[in-house]
Amino acid sequence: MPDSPAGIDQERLWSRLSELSKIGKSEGAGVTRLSFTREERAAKDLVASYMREAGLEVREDAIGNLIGRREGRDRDAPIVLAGSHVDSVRNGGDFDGPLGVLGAVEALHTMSERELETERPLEVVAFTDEEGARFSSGMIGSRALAGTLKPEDLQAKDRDGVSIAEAMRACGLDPERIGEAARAAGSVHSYVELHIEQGGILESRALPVGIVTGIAGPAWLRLTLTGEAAHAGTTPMGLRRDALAAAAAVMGRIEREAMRTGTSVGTVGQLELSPGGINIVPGHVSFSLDLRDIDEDIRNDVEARIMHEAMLLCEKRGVSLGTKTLQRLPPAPCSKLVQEAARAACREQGFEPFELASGAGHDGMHLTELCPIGMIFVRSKRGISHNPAEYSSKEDCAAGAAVLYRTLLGLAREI
Ligand code: HGY
Ligand code: MN
Ligand code: MN
Repeated sequence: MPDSPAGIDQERLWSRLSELSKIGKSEGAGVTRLSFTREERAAKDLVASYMREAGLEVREDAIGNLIGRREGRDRDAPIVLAGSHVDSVRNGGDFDGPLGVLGAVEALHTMSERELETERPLEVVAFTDEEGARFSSGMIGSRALAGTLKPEDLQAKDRDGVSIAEAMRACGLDPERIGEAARAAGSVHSYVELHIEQGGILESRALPVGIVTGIAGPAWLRLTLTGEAAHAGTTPMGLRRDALAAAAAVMGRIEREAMRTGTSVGTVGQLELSPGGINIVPGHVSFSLDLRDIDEDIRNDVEARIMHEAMLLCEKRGVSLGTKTLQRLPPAPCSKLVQEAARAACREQGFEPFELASGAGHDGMHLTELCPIGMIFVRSKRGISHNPAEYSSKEDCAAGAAVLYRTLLGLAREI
């Protein structure tokens, strides 16, 4: 087993990452592996083969989470869980999700090769639909494992009007049985996720890895503005009820209010308008709003200000405003237990235990009621993510996996 300084097999990890990144990648574009599609299926099949190579017992649960288990001396002890996701955003990068799944497989593979024994069993999970890219909801696999996913959550529909429940059935899963994926209280000792930072802090500090202190809470909304379609040539500016002009003014307020706090971020990622003629004043617009902050009160205050100003703006323009909440998550603190285990692992591997918050959302946010959670970040080149240019070096990926390996041994209590 060719050993990298980090203590795990970096060549094996890197070749697995590059193999997995080919699934769902189109010529000259990024990775698109949406949930309950053949691309996600192929990705889970490939990861399952790596789990078997690592000597893990492989299964899928009722929501399609892929799970690889390594027994501990006490088979009934609460497990240490590690993992991430293999679904992606549209036209995404190679590392967001796969690094956490394959890094965890590599850690357990190395334990098997070294014939290490732990007190607790360990499991690796590739969660179903973390990104929510297809159904605009997200993290359904971790919610099911936490026992918080409700049948009505499966009614969210994709762009073709297919619901999550229908997509599950098409993959041979029974939406009525999602309750079976839930883990019993006390059955999980801790959860650790290795993930790319997707921001530029580690790079700015020239550090390969970091320890996450908390995860910002996202609020996802959809705003709909209804004015009146009209002739672009004959309708004077003062008599228009232009839904797109109103939406543009609201978007300016979103940017201003989010920037004002210095910690919040507000993004409009999706926009639809109709009727869409070059010579027609748009009568209808709908757009998404992704609002985040590590402090929930600040986020809620920014949201309230935006909505208040949007209402006034639309009223003045004779445009009606509708809002729908798609998801709303509180920020999630990372536990001292896992942070401490990761800090000790960093020191053992010779890395500075640098701490930072996560602006991106992650599955661990749904597990905080079930068990203590924590995350280890790996440096992202130029902080770019959700983009084909997303990149972390072979050495940094190995460094992150090595810190994860030592963290898991600490939490699972190496014998
Ligand atoms: O949206 C997020 O923060 C994550 O990439 N799902
Ligand atoms: Mn992502
Ligand atoms: Mn991710």
